[in-house]
Amino acid sequence: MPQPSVISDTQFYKDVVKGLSGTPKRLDSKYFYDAQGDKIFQELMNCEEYYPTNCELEIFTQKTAELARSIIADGDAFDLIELGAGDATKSSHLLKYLIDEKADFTYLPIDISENVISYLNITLPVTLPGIKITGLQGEYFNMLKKAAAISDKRKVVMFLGSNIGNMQVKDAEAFCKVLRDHLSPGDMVLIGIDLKKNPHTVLAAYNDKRGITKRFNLNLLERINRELNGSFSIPQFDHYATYDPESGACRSYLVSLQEQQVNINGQLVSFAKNEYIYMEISQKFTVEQVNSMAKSTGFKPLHQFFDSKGWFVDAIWLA
Ligand code: AVJ
Repeated sequence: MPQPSVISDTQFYKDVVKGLSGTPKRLDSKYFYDAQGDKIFQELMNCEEYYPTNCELEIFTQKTAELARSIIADGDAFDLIELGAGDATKSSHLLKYLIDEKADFTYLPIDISENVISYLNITLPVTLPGIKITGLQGEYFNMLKKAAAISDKRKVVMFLGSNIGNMQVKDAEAFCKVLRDHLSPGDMVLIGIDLKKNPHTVLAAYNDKRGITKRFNLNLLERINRELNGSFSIPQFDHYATYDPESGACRSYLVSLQEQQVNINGQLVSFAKNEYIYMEISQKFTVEQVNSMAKSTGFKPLHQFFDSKGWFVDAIWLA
């Protein structure tokens, strides 16, 4: 068990205490992804109701040539950067195609997880012989700066999986602006975004029957118990998901089933009965919103690739 003083110095602890001291209470969904959370997210991606991964995988397997053609552009050497690469399942289809086409590129996966980066550095040269790979572990924009410092080639930045949906629309726009500021004219973005669709379909994906999403959310409380010396009683919290078809905001909450107090490394947090913690937003967009977000942040929308159901888009923007 780490020393209490060490725990309270961590950013994780500070963010948790701050988030649970405000009204409404909230936690940052970026903390879902410890080793346990990564595992539950894998389960989620394989569950029936969670469609985004399958939709985007369909695009990457069925439209590989078209995707490749749009990012190869005029055949110059380029850096293919992936923000939040994870296990690179989707992108590896594109990578394989590019290698087979003898495209001149280096793959630079960026991930906050050291695990992810060392895994990719070791496995990809085996599964994709001939790949040039430089994994970068750290925050997206710090690592983008680093990528620019080690190479002056044209950049293609992939941001897949509708990870942008974890930001409110305003924050997503701000993120795209900062991304644009890190790029030069001629650089590109390949961004995967989940679209508005039948509200039942969206809600079911975040409220699956087997309760995997519930476990995914509760795992953050368990993580606080494990890493921050917390005392959450997990059965005393329930998961609640909503989708508002008008705004496109899908939100997850954990609801306290009774009045209770939780101790997090000496810091007491009180919950009223039915008080909620706002856990995550998974924003859905229209195609028009995607295009206007590109334009308002300094990009030119170039191409769009859809799955056969039209539920998900991978868009290519030019800086
Ligand atoms: C990985 C952020 C795209 O919001 O759809 C899945 C995470 N949350 N089920 C999403 C998630 C609940 C996922 N992203």
